[in-house]
Amino acid sequence: MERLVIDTDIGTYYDDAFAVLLAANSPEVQFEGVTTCYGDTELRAEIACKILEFVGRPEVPVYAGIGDPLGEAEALMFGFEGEGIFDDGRPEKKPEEGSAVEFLTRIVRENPGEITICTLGTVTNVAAAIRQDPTFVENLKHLIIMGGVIVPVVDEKGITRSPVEEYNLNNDPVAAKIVMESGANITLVPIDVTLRVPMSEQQIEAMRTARSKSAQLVSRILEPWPEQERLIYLSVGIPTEFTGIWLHDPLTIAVAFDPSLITSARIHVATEFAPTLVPRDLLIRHDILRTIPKKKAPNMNVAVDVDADRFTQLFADRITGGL
Ligand SMILES: [Ca+2]
Repeated sequence: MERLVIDTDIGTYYDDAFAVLLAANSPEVQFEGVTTCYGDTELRAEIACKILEFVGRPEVPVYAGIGDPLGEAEALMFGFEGEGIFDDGRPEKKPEEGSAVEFLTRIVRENPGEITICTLGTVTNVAAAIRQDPTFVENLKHLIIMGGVIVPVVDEKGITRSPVEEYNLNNDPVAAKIVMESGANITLVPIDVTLRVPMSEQQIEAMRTARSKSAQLVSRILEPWPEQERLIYLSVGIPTEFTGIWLHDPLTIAVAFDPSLITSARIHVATEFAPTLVPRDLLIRHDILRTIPKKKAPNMNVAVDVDADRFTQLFADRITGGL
């Protein structure tokens, strides 16, 4: 059993909720808690409570975490977070008293070598835990981070299809540097790998017809998604023709209990503010945090490939056949 805590910016994209549902429906996971990060963490905690309550896992504790990035950047909320989720009412389940950072430091300290944390958003809470508790890194079993770009995806027209300024790490680059350079036992699941796991049309259709509450919820979350996605893309100036229902965050959860889903490599990844050409703006920026492989002693495990069919089917089966 993997004793798992999910740290998440649930509510903005669809896939954090799917990740929570995957953990809730996986017998290999001892689901220890959810902590929320980035922006309105109270609202995100309420969304997590709603999801856990809806599928019958209200015993999983939820803690609101740090909303503001550690650096100077401000957190961005798109305004549609929680839309549709509360249509049949707010949850009775409430977030726990106490902060996410207190919870993370306590559970890791009291269970040395046992706790895996999957981060699905900014790593602000984990960075704060590292700063606060000098034993945190050595006591943590495994930190699995959805974030970064290792091998950018280039399509047949030569256009780079994975962002260079990966969202999670760049929403709090100060925290990202602290965590990535902490010496923790890290597995990085970068976006160039998670872009290989879109749900198929058949899998999406299977969600619509399945009777499990988890599948109903997945369908409900996907309903307003195209318009929400358009707003997100427009607000950052990305063309909208290349879209899919990618399972970025759920893959990160699955890696915790079945690492054979990915091919990984032990390499050195430097976390640097390297000069970065941003083609859409025709300029070079110096404020983008990059994850750059270097020929040095390995400092983390990095996902470089994924058995996409096996993973997406595992996800679909767990959601449609579970709670
Ligand atoms: Ca996320």
